[in-house]
Amino acid sequence: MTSSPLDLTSFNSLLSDEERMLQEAMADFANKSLKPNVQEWFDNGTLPAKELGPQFGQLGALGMHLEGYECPGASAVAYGLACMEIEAVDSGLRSFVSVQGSLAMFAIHHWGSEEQKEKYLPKMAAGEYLGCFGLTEPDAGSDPASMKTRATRDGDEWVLNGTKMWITNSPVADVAVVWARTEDGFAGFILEKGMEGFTTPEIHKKLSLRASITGEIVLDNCRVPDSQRLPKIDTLRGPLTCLNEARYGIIWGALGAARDSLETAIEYAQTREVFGKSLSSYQLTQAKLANMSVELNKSVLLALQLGRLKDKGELAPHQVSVGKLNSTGVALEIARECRTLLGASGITLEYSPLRHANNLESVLTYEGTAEMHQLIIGQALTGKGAFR
Ligand code: TGC
Ligand code: FAD
Repeated sequence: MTSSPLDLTSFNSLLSDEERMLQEAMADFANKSLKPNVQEWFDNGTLPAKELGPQFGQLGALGMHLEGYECPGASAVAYGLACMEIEAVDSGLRSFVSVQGSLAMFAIHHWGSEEQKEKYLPKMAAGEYLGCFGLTEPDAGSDPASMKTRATRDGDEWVLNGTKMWITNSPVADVAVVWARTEDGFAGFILEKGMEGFTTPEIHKKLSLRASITGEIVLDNCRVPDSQRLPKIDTLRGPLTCLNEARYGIIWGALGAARDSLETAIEYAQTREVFGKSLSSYQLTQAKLANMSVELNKSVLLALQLGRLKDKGELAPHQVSVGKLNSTGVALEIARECRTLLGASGITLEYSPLRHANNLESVLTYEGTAEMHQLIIGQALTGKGAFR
């Protein structure tokens, strides 16, 4: 008899019936509609974003944990489980959902006016409008406080100049939430496709997150009415609050990629014969599988604890960093180790572990690099910021 690599701690017994049902529905969609296509998307370096939007919307995956404005209002744990099932197919797909719901929609939901929420959120929840979130710049990634993009007030309008870089979905987005420096601090603006002075060139030749569309946001004297500014925030707390949400989704998502890698490696090891018997029957193989499975099971329990804290409104930003740092590191190690079990077959697109490992290099870097999360945790432990 064999066990699922996620079953070793009876994790499922800690979930409610509703959470299990939601996870199953997402897994069903992921297996039927995403998994059969993902190799081709990754190979071609593209994603049919406009088609996927309404499908994810119908499933309630966009802005899943937001209340009102036709958003599903699911629990944080349910949202985490959905991220895990989606990223079990590919990190690029979870990114699609994260950027739409946890970054672009969350920014509007949390910092937007009533009019802005009513105008954008229902269409974004349905996947009719795609959103992106522009914080990073060519010279300001880990340190967004050093951003150069500037918004200058001119009567009832703002004039935006600057460049955002590495922005998921910018070339296909209908709506971009863009952060800029102002005379008094920082501000977020909702830009719409087609506005003059607002362009979104695509970034090509990526070796990671290929089933995801990435681009720039170029602002060249882009004039925006004040009604497009997010009125409730004028400090860097604006974007950083949104990052907590997306980082939370990654805590679960990355473990989906790890689980899929491990399932793939176990299945392969069962059927591959080396030196006259099954690869899975060797002690070295079993040691690898056992170690990976223990790390995965521990990590999922941590994710669940953080999710339960989030549902109680008690999750602190440094705790999100604990989960993001752990999940991305563990998942990357697992994906690479699983690739070793597949031998040469593991370097092809036919098997998922190396695709996951390639993707996880991006996941390790975006939403705060591993080093940033070490520094955030270090600050929580010592009371001393060591960022600068
Ligand atoms: P600092 O002076 O500490 O704080 C500035 C203001 O922000 C508040 N704050 C937070 N608020 C909520 N949540 C957090 N996690 C917060 N961290 C800080 C803080 O209270 C203060 O508020 P106020 O109102 O008093 O001014 O800021 P700092 O400049 O020292 O920076 C701290 C640091 C380095 C931790 C932060 O800059 C950081 O996290 N850097 C990493 C940048 C990052 O993660 N970028 C991600 C871009 S988006 C992306 O990658 C999308 S990937 C696609 C996908 O998700 O799939
Ligand atoms: P840098 O900040 O230049 O870091 C380079 C290295 O220096 C890293 O190892 C870092 O940890 C280290 N470092 C930096 N500061 C310190 C320090 N104080 N001490 C020690 N080491 C340090 N951004 C968005 O705004 N929106 C998006 O939708 C988005 N999508 C992305 C999609 C992909 C595929 C990728 C790869 C990135 C995306 N990003 C997005 C950007 C991402 O958030 C940044 O790449 C990330 O924040 C790191 O910034 P950087 O690349 O400029 O690296």
